[in-house]
Amino acid sequence: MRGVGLDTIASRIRDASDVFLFTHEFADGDALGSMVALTLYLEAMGKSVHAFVPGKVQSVYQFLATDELLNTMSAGQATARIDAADVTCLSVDAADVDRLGEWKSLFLSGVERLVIDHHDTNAGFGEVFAVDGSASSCCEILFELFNLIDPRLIDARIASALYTGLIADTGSFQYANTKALSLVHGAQLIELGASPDEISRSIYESKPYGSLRLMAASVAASRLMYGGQVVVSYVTRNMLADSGALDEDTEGITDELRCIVGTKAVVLFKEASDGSVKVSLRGKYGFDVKRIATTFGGGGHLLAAGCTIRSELGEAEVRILAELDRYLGPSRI
Ligand SMILES: [Mn+2]
Repeated sequence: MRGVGLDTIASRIRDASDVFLFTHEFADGDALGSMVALTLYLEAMGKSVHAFVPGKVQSVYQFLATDELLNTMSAGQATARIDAADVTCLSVDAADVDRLGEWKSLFLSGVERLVIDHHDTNAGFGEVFAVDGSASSCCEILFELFNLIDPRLIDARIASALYTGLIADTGSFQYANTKALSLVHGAQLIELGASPDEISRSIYESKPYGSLRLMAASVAASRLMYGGQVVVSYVTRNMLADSGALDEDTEGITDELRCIVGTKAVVLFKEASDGSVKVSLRGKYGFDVKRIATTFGGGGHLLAAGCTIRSELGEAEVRILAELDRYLGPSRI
């Protein structure tokens, strides 16, 4: 753990009465599970809580009651509240302050700014931060925090939200970040009421048809490079339109491409609606993709990272491949 221990975070939270919660844009299962779990837990502690998720909340996580619990306060109301009262701001799962998107300035205007994260690339923004790069997920850190504050407040809904983040970030306990303790925590969350089959069905078997069509198109467009060590693919605006998928429906494509035998890395280029290119990188067999993402101002983890390149897709590919040449040699065939 870098920064402060969880006991320090716990005491700051105990002292707070108004808490605003923040997370990263394109919020995933860990980010949304953390937001929902914190909202319910802090409410159980008697706090006034509001959660601010940038952009649109992925519909796949609606089973966590994201519609009722998150983004319940408008920007105007939030600014008025933070001007009038001492609000403690807490960011989870965001590796840097820019990832808070349109809520960044609200976070910065809190009387106190706390950060909980598990991204190694997090330099520790906020004045009090706890960053544990060895934790599988923020939800796992939060489970420890909640146990520290008062385990009796962890009900079935909170356990379900935490379990969701845990399986989302570990790929259902498959990835290298899965520790023995992750499984112990998973077991404890099931004992507290999380339902593994319901949660897995909600996340993995409730996809819109368009997202499968998009995945098929992206697999068909993929290329093996560097002697099969790297699989490269694309999600263009045309592919999105043709398949009837939404921007949020690209999750899962990198996981599918990572299944190919012998591949060390997956690179997925996605044309964003603002004209930039989002690059998702996945590694296998310990191949460090974070170093590639950080070269382009991005971040993440050793085996799962990403960056945004402000250029045409073709130019973004040229730049990423030039970087891959450094690690895999010049032969791209
Ligand atoms: Mn996470």
